[in-house]
Amino acid sequence: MEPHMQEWDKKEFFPIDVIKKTATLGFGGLYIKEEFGGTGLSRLATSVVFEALSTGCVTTTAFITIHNMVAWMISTYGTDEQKQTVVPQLIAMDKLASYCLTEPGSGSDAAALITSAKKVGDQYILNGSKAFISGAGTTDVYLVMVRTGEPGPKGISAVLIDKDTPGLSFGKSESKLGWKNQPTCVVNFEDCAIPVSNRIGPEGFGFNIAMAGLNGGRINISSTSLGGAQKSFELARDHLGVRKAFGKTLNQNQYLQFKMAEMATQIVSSRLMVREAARALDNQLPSAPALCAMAKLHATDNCFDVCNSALQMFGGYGYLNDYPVQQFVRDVRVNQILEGTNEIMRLLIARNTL
Ligand code: FAD
Ligand code: 2MC
Repeated sequence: MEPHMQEWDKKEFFPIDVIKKTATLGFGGLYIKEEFGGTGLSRLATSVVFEALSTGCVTTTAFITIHNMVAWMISTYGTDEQKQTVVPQLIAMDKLASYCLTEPGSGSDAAALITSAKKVGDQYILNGSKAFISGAGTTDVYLVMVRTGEPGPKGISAVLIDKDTPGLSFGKSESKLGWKNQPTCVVNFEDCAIPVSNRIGPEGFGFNIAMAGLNGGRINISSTSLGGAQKSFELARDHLGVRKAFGKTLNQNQYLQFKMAEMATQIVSSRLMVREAARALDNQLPSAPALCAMAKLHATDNCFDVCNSALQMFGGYGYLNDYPVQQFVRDVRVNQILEGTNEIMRLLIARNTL
């Protein structure tokens, strides 16, 4: 991906063929159990893979993480039939998946969602819309959190919708600061009929499924920030070794040496927190959701800071689109917002603490 990431960004090109190729390496279901055809890696190992991939392209890797999150959710909470039909298609990336929780009127307060699914016979009829959906318009399968009952989290269910379902439509691809080489769209449901058998898990359990998916998602997204920060650090280190000012290379300047030391410490502390949260999730510890939130808060904030410091070390060149460091800054910025903003991470940690 690395030789192409700047061109993909410039052309806003979603590299589906490259993404699908990663399935041959087992990247379509990295942490799905082997008994369901997945690669069977731990969350810990998965975070290493996503960090490494992101050094080549944060945005493309981020999409792969979302696809993996959805595939894992279906393989964990789906029926035997869904595990035998949909999951293998997702693992092989014959079909790509999107995760649909956010709505135009509810993001952080996700349990306030209003997209409705009314049961009529053996069908649900969906009405409403989702906002900011990654991959939407291109992906084949949509895992959608809908209201089937009372207000609040207990009235929410998770359902699967195919792209070609009548009544499903997509807004324009949003124009964004970063994540330019994957589409982000509104998804609309207008009397969209799906079989009740498309539900994932019991009725009223959809919010819990959505949150369970996001714990792993937050580790994965943090891992993409780690990859972006690691690469930006290396680019800055190399630049400081050749660029001269005041008769010597920049890396002989102690301020910049100390700055590199701080950046290295930010990367390593972030990495340790991400790996620790992954380990907690692997061991299904009760502390896992809070540790995932802490890891996301710490890693996405610090890694953004590292990328931004690296840009500063390039001086004016850092601001030019010819140099990749500005793209890492733009691409990791959104990780402080999506999969739960870092304010919501504080809320989760505070609740756990109190
Ligand atoms: P709001 O909830 O309106 O928040 C606005 C601000 O207020 C934020 O800073 C927030 O932290 C703060 N705030 C809110 N409540 C509190 C509080 N109680 N205390 C303190 N501060 C608070 N969603 C999906 O479902 N699927 C996707 O695939 C997806 N992909 C995305 C891709 C991109 C590029 C982007 C930008 C977003 C994506 N999202 C997706 C949506 C994302 O998860 C939401 O944008 C995010 O959860 C925040 O919701 P919001 O935008 O409605 O902000
Ligand atoms: N792990 C496991 N369970 C969780 C959980 C987590 N991280 N967070 C909440 N829950 C459970 C909680 O335990 C409760 O379960 P039960 O009633 O069975 O005990 C249930 O969910 C409801 O939780 P709350 O009562 O805490 O609900 P509340 O509405 O007060 O707060 C909040 C929920 C704020 C934590 C949730 O709405 C949230 O995480 N908001 C952020 C939304 C978000 O992350 N969106 C990301 C969209 S996807 C995206 O951006 C992509 C790029 C893919």
